[in-house]
Amino acid sequence: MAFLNPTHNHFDRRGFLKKSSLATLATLIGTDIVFANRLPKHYLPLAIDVDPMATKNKGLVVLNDKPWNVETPAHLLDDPITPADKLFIRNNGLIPEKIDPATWTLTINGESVKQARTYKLDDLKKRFKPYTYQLVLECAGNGRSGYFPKTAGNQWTDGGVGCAEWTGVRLKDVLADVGLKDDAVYIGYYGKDLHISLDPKKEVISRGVPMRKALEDETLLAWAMNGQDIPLVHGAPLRLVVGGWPASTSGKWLHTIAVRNKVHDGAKMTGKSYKVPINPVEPGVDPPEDQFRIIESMPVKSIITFPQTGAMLTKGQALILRGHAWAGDRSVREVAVSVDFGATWQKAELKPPKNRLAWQHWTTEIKLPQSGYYEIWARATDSAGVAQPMVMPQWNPEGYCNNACHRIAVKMG
Ligand SMILES: Nc1nc2c(c(=O)[nH]1)N[C@H]1C(S)=C(S)[C@@H](COP(=O)(O)O)O[C@H]1N2
Ligand SMILES: [Mo]
Repeated sequence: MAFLNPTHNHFDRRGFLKKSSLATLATLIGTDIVFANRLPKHYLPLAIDVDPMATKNKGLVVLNDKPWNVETPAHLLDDPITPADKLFIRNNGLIPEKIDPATWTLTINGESVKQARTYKLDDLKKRFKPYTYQLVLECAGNGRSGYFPKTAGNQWTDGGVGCAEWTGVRLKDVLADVGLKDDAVYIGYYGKDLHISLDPKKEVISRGVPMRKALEDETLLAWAMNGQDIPLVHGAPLRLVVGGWPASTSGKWLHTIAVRNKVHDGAKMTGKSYKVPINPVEPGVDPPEDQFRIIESMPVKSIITFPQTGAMLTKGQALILRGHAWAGDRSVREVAVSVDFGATWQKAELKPPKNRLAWQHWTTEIKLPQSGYYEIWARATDSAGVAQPMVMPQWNPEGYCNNACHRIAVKMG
């Protein structure tokens, strides 16, 4: 196979297809594209775009090493609950050097608390009831590499997402214990990581959520992940976990939460960070700051975790597919798969979530009609009837929220 354009685009941006016929494509792919007559115009088959074999047996992929940004190839997300060694890593600064759970404290302050208060980590554990939830964390930039024109930032493909099981106390219980004023609007977190410049006065990231999200049952001050202490890279010894919203709201190495009487204005809350245009823009158009809104609930999405892209099937072999689907604050009501570039869809079996804001597992079995090259697409629909776009969501200048259908390539011999 020849792999000409190492990008993640669904469409031919470089005029390659103009110069080649379907026969050439088949030669490059090494076999016939079975539903070639269904190919959308200018559609770039996955096998031409990215070498499905190149990721074979590879582990997590480092997108950036300073700060540390690591994504998980889709097939490594096959576990129902994402284990610690398979959860993507997104750091905006440097991991704090000294973490001592025995002396760790959490301060709740801000304009809208009656009186600021500091808790030892042990007090939190002793004084409040613990809860455990499976919560999806997805970086808002997940899928960014699929946008054209290209947008700045880490070029995540599909692996900036995971669903671990988090244990901690409800933020709402702690806030009730502190006592809030009536004018509380937003919370903002502060973590102990260091700015890349090592300047201690510079804030790395300090984001937050409106009170209605902060006060949800599932919003946790968590000290455990998958039944163990949170690994250092994921925010030990205490992190905020806000399921279904951009994972940038889930503050790691948490030491302070401010209850604000206005929209929190910490680092990466202002400017265009984690914001999209209020009104759709033409690809490439970057409107002024006042025409952006903060991303809240993440859009519906699904992933194929089995088989791995590039799978070779023997003739007549049934293709068993499985994966997960999630939809921000909503649940997923249907997952369907297509083997003919979206012309027809087959409904998958879909399990309900373990709890609100957990991802849902889906599976289905497909019979491929003949030998050749196929692409498998998965598409989820949320509880409000909103489905994933098949190949191209709304472009936005920062490259957020790309929830296009995930696709894998398979060949049947
Ligand atoms: N203190 C702190 N919290 C943080 C970040 C950070 O850089 N510092 N990154 C945020 C972003 S952008 C994401 S996507 C998630 C990633 O969480 P993970 O590395 O545990 O997967 O953490 C969020 N919380
Ligand atoms: Mo992120």
